[in-house]
Amino acid sequence: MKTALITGVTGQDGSYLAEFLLSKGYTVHGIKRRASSFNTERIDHLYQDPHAENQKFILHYGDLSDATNLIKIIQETQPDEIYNLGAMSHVKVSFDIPEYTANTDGIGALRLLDAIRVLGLEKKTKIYQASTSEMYGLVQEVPQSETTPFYPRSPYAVAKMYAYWITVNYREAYGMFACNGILFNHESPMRGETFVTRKITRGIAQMALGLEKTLYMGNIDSQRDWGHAKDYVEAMWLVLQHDKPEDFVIATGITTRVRDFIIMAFNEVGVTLAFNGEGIDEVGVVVSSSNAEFSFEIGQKVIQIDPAYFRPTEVDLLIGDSTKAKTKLGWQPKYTLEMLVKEMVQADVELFKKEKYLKNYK
Ligand code: NDP
Ligand code: GDR
Repeated sequence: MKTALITGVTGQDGSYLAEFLLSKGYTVHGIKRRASSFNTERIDHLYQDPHAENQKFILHYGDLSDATNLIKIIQETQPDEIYNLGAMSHVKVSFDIPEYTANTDGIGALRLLDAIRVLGLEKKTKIYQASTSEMYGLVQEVPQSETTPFYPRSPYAVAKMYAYWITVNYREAYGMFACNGILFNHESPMRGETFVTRKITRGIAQMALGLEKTLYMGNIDSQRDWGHAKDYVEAMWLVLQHDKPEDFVIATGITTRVRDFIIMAFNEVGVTLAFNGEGIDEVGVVVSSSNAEFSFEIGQKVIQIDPAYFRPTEVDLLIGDSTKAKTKLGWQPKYTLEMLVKEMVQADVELFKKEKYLKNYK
């Protein structure tokens, strides 16, 4: 059976991908960072006792900024497939730590590609690079496909452009099976808490249980093509099973404004929301609330705007065309946005019910 190595295994996609590859019989190695407290919450359910025989899921300490460490892990594990998912993945934060972002997200990809080369594994090890729709940035074309020109709008997107092109270059220069998946936004209950969808579903759950009154948002007019992470990790795997190394756009082809995601998510807890006012004075107000279990009041200002969440340069509109992936890989998403929103809101309501119980118990 095959062996895979995943960077970023503790993240949203890393956890779903590890689960997916284990279900296919792979031995999965994951790179996790040393942290001052436990950072493996998303993969704890996959943990296997390191003393047991025939371990299929093995974690290694490492970091994309440390080339020697990466070479050592690749040499030890001799992977058939590497999935480079590790990154400082928050667009807004990349404006605060641009150099760190470039080093991890850009040069980190180079370190992996070069490790494969110096170890002489070019013909054995395939590599998947987690590229992003953020590279399209300032709208050049709608919908965006593999041939749409890039115009990155953040230090994150610029770093990911380096990773994209160095992946293409190593494929062409050294004949490596190196591919980019250009993935549009994908979410899940495992999504990091500060990305917009999760921030919304968490905020709604907290308000529903009376733990908060208001959620402060940034630019609610941007539009994103949101899919489910579970569908997208399958696409990553399909990219590396294709007979030729190529780059693929993975998207749903449907775009939604952040404000409409907010309205949909509130509907899941029985709340009808209306937006009043303009610009930074705009507010989201509860018009009706049909679920007596939850503590919403009519007229409650549940959404307010805080310019602190605006980005110096924004990506206004993303909508992907994944015809190539559908045709050549047979990829087809199973989740709709409605299913995604429902799953995320329900998961966060359950989470905060437990938190509330524990808080009251103390
Ligand atoms: P997450 O932020 O959830 O996970 C990022 C992972 O990278 C975490 O495991 C994190 O570790 C790890 N990491 C961060 N810095 C380093 C470092 N210096 N060395 C090694 N590992 C590091 O991201 P997602 O799972 O959402 O995304 C996975 C990848 O796909 C990322 O590269 C992202 O940029 C890209 N992408 C994501 C999209 C999305 O919509 N989710 C869309 C397109 C691309 P720790 O847990 O310790 O922080
Ligand atoms: P994005 O995701 O920047 O698209 O990058 P994010 O969820 O952070 O933002 C989406 C849009 O929502 C707007 N927004 C807010 N965003 C956040 N985080 N917090 C807010 O309060 C808020 N209010 C409005 C943003 O301005 C933006 O327009 C994600 C990451 O996973 C990247 O790693 C990945 O490459 C891309 O998706 C595809």
